[in-house]
Amino acid sequence: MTTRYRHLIDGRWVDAEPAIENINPSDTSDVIGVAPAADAAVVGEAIAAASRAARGWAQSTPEERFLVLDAAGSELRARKDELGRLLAREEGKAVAEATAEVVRASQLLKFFAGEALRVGGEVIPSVRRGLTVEVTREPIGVVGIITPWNFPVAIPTWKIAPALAWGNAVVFKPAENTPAMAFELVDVLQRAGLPAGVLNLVYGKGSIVGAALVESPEVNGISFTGSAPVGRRIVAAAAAATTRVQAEMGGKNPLIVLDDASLPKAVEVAANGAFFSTGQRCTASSRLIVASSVHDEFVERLSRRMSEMRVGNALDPETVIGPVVDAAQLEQDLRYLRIAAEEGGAVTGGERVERATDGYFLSPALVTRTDNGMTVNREEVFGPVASVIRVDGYDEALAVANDTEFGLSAGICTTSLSAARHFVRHSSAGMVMVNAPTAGVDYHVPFGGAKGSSYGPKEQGTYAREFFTRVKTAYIDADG
Ligand code: UN1
Repeated sequence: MTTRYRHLIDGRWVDAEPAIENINPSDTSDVIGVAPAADAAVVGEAIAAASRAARGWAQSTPEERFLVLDAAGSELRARKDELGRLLAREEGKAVAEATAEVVRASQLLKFFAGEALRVGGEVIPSVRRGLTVEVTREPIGVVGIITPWNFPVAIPTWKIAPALAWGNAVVFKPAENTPAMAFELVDVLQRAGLPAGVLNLVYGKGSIVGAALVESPEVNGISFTGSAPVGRRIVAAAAAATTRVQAEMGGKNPLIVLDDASLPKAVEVAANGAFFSTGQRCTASSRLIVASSVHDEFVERLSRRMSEMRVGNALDPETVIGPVVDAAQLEQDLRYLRIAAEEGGAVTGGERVERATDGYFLSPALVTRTDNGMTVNREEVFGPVASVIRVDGYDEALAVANDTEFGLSAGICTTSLSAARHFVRHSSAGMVMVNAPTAGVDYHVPFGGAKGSSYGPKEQGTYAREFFTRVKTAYIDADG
């Protein structure tokens, strides 16, 4: 059955000419739905609706905001199997991971429901007699939210939930590849009791919808997750418009394996970090930096583990690695593997796999004999591709790990407490993992990177309020 998705503007579902097909990457004959593509005028209507609704929502009580987010979280959890299947069908990650993502979205909604109740401020004695200083937080107003396809419900939730919890109105533009989960999330929130116009959903192309959001003087903040080139353009355009912006972009995340690591554990950490979600995570471990003395055994064990990871239809419960998201991404993955081989790397895996249905199946790939200057170690591939860099010891490993324009997540496998602590302190990434995968993070603590990976305040946890609220400092002389 093909669903026809509609924009949500000012509390009404607005039909428009279908322009974008939502195709199942495990079975390209399965067209899940069709979505419209907004022009600048439609985006303008959504922004105007959000602007009108923002004033009322900013005055809502913490309890009102709590109830909406809490109810939406309960509904997502109750429907996790149904929505997990839809997510797997639409995006292509294995159904167990897709279901876990729906649960994560529900947990995020519950966390930010609680945050709505925990808004506080400070009362500070003035240095001047008779005055009291109050520091409070207010919503920023209208927030434009632009999200990628790889976490089609978790990432929109971790932006929309804090925006709403702290009293903002939203115009949400999801990725073109994943309209179904965007619809489900917005529908659940709307039915949970949001007033009309507080949350608007606009489908369409980044070049049109994204640009209209960034350029609008009525949009007070832009929260973006996606590729580095698009993120840099958005940050520049937002700065020119003096609009607050937060951007989460790519990664080239290192995982160091020292000679004192437990190898079975290191292999598990690497297999999970590099290949789960088909490697399509900005936090994926794409550079495995391995001490020389354990290099060969690590590569042999990881290759064996990779051959056990079943590639197939995302809806098959046996599948560990689902398809790549679409034809363009598959071509990009294969191109990086060709370049890696041309530059002297030895590639195992990375082959097209035939299954009963026509899909974008690619076996996980490991590129050995690489050095950190090679293209595959400099640019984000965003597929089931990891490379191995052989190093002499910890000092070289640290230098190689930090030698990248990115800085999202970094990991180390070691049983040495001093090496682990040193790495936590000296890694140039925003998130550091010890004996744990670089990808797959908690929902209640700050998320975000350093250097070219991230711009602006971090997301998630209580830290998310740095972006979604602004601070007001009031001086009060109560004696009139
Ligand atoms: C995770 O690793 O759990 O787009 C989350 C991404 C990241 C989210 C990763 N922003 O892949």
